[in-house]
Amino acid sequence: MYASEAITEESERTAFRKAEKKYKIYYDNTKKRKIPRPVDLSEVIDFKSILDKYDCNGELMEGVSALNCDFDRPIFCLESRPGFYFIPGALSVEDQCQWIRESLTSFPQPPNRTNHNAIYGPIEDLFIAANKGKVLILEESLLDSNRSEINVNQNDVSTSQWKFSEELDESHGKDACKSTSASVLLRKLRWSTLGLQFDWSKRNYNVSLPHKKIPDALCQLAKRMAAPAMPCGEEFQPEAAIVNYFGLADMLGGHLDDMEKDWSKPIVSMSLGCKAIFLLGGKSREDPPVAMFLRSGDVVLMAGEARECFHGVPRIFTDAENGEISPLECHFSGEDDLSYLNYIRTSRININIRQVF
Ligand SMILES: O=C(O)CCC(=O)C(=O)O
Repeated sequence: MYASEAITEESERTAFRKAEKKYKIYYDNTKKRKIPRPVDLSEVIDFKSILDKYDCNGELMEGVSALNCDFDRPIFCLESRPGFYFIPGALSVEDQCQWIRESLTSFPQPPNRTNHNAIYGPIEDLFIAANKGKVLILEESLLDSNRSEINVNQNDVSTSQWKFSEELDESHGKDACKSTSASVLLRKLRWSTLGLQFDWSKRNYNVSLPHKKIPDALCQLAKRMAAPAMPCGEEFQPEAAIVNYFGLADMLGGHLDDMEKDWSKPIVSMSLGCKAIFLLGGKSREDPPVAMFLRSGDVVLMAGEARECFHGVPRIFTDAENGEISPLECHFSGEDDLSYLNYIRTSRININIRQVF
């Protein structure tokens, strides 16, 4: 989660922070374009190649073991991080496409909240508006375009009425109107919350906020994925989910997910879109983290002791060579899918599902 921790000189020196800096994207500027600085990826664990070798001859690298259970795919564990499970390629391409579509269309719909709520209030149909080239305009200014100054209290969104308009025409002169294009807002979408709504300012679940249940298909999927990490005889109860959206150069800083009551229950975390690097640290930021690739379709479970481990995403790969989204490109091939493909070519989505109580 996006814990708002002050970056102090001391925190800049922890082993976790050093690893974040190592993998984060930096650019070298040439006269013509920005080129990502090369990074040494030799220490990044690649569970896809681990799976390929394991399928081929049953061999595993040191420190990695396969879970003995009746799941329909191999599940790998790290001996140094009990409670952490990695299921490479757990989601079919069809499922990945379905959850990408939902993440862009239905998941950010009110009453689910997004990072845009604080400024604009609830926004309906952002993805559709972005694809139609619409502009979000402050309605007060539409009603009174003679006013040259508009007093928008950004903390009190109930006083502002933002509405999508086809385009910003001349009558909404630049000074008289506050506006943002829907495509910019889509690019700035960083999270949406499903089920019980997470209140970022208090870092807790706010059960009094209006909410809808997590869609049944997502609940069923999460229950099936969570099963190998669940305490014996118990079934995972998905009550809340956070959807993270990553664009070029976005990262998720090291944090703990510690607001759920029972840490014996896993967090089920699904990756969609461009490949990323995931850092899994220890209980202290001083513990050197393990780095691993996350690809579209991979599922990670964090339960028990692993719930106490710092983790984060310092890097996503949005270039054609390293993003590894060709299976999605083949699937999103129809005309109707072009808008999803355009988005996901340079983005990553993570859906993490939680049992809160
Ligand atoms: O994006 C990811 O894979 C991790 C997300 C995460 O750690 C979180 O939302 O708490």
